[in-house]
Amino acid sequence: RSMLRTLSAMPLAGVVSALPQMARAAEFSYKYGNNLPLSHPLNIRAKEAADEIREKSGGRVDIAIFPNNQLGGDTDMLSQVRSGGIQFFTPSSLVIATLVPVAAINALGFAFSDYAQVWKAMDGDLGAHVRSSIRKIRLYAFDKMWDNGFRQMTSSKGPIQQASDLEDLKIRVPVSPLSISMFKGLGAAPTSLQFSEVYSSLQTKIVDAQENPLPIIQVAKLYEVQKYCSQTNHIWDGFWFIANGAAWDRLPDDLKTIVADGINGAGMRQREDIRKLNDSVQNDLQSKGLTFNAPSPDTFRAALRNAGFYKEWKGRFGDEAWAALEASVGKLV
Ligand code: X2X
Repeated sequence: RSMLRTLSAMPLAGVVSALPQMARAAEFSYKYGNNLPLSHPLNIRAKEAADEIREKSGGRVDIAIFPNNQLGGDTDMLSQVRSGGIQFFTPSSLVIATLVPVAAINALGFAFSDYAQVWKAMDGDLGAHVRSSIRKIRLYAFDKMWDNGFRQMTSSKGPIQQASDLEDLKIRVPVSPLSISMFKGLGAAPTSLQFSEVYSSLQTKIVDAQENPLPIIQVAKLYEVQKYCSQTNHIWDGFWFIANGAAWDRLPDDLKTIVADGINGAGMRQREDIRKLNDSVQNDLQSKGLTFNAPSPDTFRAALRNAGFYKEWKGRFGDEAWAALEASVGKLV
């Protein structure tokens, strides 16, 4: 009743112009899920992309964003994007590697030393190799990978100065065979957990340590449940922005261009956000109580070499992918 009264009190022109908008659903209503808090640059730039795509497509493509594991953890979202329950997802290279093993190659321990090497590889042959492998399981990966960052180790037990400090350490790693293999090679006791469970498992001491880039440690407030941060830079990790293959193929070419430009452009800006955060976030985390140290990579690399880690993964990734990686970072074994 009160609704009716409000409507009848509105000037007629207002009602008429409001109606078509309310009635018109987008031609392509797509869902995008991710595992990160809203304040992370990935979500800020993804929202920008969705707004741009909606506008440039004249409302034909509407992408609704479900951040922060609202649709379930990584494993759930990965199966949803495969089945078409959602149309977009941004798994880390570590996580999509459970379906496309070669996708973990950028996360090989201590392979990259800086961003120049990273983007040379991921915007070049190595990235192209991984994207074509992703396409084979009927997912589509957009050209520009988004940045997660160089992963750092945090612990409630003590600073990690060298490989021997990891001995038997109960450390959470993503759902990733490569991460498990690497931390076993370093003598630790790794456990795979989805990101949605990291804060509580550190809080309840199911694990004592975890590893993630500094911007994630900040936005997920992991400093509340950790004391030490050791800047090991042991893995460079990025997010593949992927689409369900059928949902992507269904878009006419003009809309494909608008969607790809929106997402790739936002990805480039997101890389810049992470680069700036990497420079500023340490001060903030120190003021929140984390104690930092910056160990040399030498003892970690030596332990991995002794454990046969590089040899094993060279075999698993294959010669072509390995050669593309070494073209950016130099000889690894
Ligand atoms: O789960 C993690 O640690 C995260 C957020 O870095 C990934 O998505 C791999």
